[in-house]
Parts: sequence; C-alpha cells; structure tokens
Amino acid sequence: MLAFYNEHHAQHKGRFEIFRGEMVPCFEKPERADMVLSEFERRGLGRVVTPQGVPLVSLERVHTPRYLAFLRNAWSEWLALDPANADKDAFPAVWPVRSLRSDVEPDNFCAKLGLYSMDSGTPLTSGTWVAAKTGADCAVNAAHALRIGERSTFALTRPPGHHAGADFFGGYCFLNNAALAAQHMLDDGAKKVAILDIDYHHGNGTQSIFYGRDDVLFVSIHGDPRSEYPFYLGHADEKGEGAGLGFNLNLPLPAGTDTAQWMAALESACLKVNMFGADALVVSLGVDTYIGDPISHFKLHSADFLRIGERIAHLGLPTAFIFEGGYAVDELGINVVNVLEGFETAA
Ligand code: Q9C
Ligand code: ZN
Repeated sequence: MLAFYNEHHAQHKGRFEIFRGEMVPCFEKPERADMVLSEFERRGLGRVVTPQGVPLVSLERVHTPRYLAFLRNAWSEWLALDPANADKDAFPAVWPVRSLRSDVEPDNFCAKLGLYSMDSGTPLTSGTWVAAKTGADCAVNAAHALRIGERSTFALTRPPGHHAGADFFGGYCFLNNAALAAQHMLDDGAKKVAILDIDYHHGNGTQSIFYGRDDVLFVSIHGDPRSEYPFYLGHADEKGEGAGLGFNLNLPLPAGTDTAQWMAALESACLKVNMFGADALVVSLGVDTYIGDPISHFKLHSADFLRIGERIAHLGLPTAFIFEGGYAVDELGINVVNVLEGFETAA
C-alpha cells in the first residue's frame, strides 16, 4: 500500500476547543498522525511518499471559490483585527441560521467565520490552510495513484475532512479530502466511485456534496445523529435527491453498538457498494468507533479493525483510504494500521 504523508500536518495545532462551557485541549491533535505514521512504518506496510501539490482548480471541483479564498486568507484577516491575535486561535461566534442571509458575504471577518462554519469546536490556526491544503494534495494523489494502477493507497493526513462541506468547515475538518479524491477519479475518467464512511460520526459534508448525483455512491455507518455529532444530518431516511435518489445510504446505530451489530451494518454497506458497480472505492477511515475513544460510544476492539479491512478488500475494488477521526491516541496507530493490514492480507 502506497501512503501519501502530509508532512505539514502539525502546522494545524489548535490550542483548545469549547466543550460543555469549558476550554479543553483539542482532541484532534498532531500526535494522532505521528502515531499512525510510526505504526505504518513499524509494520512495513508500504512506501511512504510526499504528495505533489495539486492546483487550486482541483479543490474548486468540490469547494466554492469564495470559501477557498476565505480559508486561504483567514489567518491574515484574523491578525489584521489585532496583532495580539497571533497567539490566539480563531473561533466563530455568530451564524446565519434560518431567516438570516448567507448569500451576501460580509466584510467583517468574525461574520465570515460564522458564514463559513458549522460549529465552534474547530479552531482555525496560523497553519490551518497549509496543513489542510497539503492534506488535500495527499487525497488527490492517493486517488490518482489508483488510476495509474495501484490497488490501494492511504492519505495519511490531518486535519480530517468528512464534515467539511462545499463552503463550510466544522467537526475538526476544513477541506473534504474524501470528496476531493472521489471527484478527482471521476475527472480522470472513472465512471462511478463509491465512498464508504466508517468514521463514528456521519460524514455530513461528503453526503451533501454528492447528494444530487448518481456517479458517486455515499454509504455511511455512524452514531445516530439524534444523539451524536453532527446532529443535523445522517438519518436513515436521507436517500439522495433528483438524479441522486438511491445513491445515499445512511446506517445510523445506537450508542453502545458492539462488534456484532457494527459488522452486520458493514455487511449491508458492502452489499450496497457491490450493487452500485463502482470503478473505485474511497474509504473515510475513522477509528473513533473504538471502545476506548474519548468522545464516541461504540465498542469495537483493536482486533475488529483487521476484520473490517479484510471485508473491505473482498469488495475487490481499487481503494483509497483517507484518514479521518479517532481520538484514543495511544491505540490509534494500531487501530488504523489494523484496517490497512487486514485489507492488504486479504486483497
Ligand atoms: N468535545 C471527526 O471525527 N465535537 N470529527 C465533539 C467533543 C465534534 C469529530 C465534541 C466531533 C467531530 C472527523
Ligand atoms: Zn469522527
């Protein structure tokens, strides 16, 4: 398996996130990618390379130009408000909810932060743009490598991507790496691409980006949004719209879901992917389904991740794994690399 490593990931390093009225250290931290890289290398799963930079037009296939301009310029606009902001992360504090207008871009930077975000748990920092852009490079390179004959690739990057929409950040995500990978393969001549999202949280950004389309199948297994982030999307009745009707499958599961229940959902997910007849598969690989995860409520064990990788391999598709969530840092490398090794062993 060929891994594309984001060597700039640590430039995105949030200080705190707001959690139940308190500032707590960020769960989404640089050590996460370090753990995965060292375990990937320790097990000798494959080559680790640096991605080629992709042009901004590739990002515009998924994200709006005005959102990308906002992200690129965000830190300098934040500093322009007050030079003392250099030691503070930027957080949104106001949002254009129902009845307010989101079609007019405000000049005020705090207002822009709200327009282009979905929550206050995702700090924007001095290195966010560089880290997110290099992460998108990893994802597009991982997709391209499949097109030129690799069986499996891995975008080893953070911050994650699946909560980011066409024009907003949130859920620790800024650029939707999985969507960028899928779109790149279509632009390169693939007819159909399936995305399987196994992160604990519903991939609301990925779903919304492809909701009206029949060339991308989105299938997600996740904590029921009635009780779990992102709360406002991810229900079982969301099946796609227009041409996309039937090309979106959500499999929400209750808190406390164990290995047997989760693997049964994976079976349904794989059946749907099989029937779609994709040319390639993108896996949003989050391991926050682990029993020891500090912010999630499923009960998968480390050994289960090997079986998950094996099952995905049996789909028989060129597969790009994109790293998403997983916050039990000590076990993170083992859990992620177990999926990859399970895949490689069975492929
Ligand atoms: N303090 C991903 O796994 N808030 N994002 C949780 C815990 C957001 C998770 C609150 C969780 C987002 C990619
Ligand atoms: Zn997650």
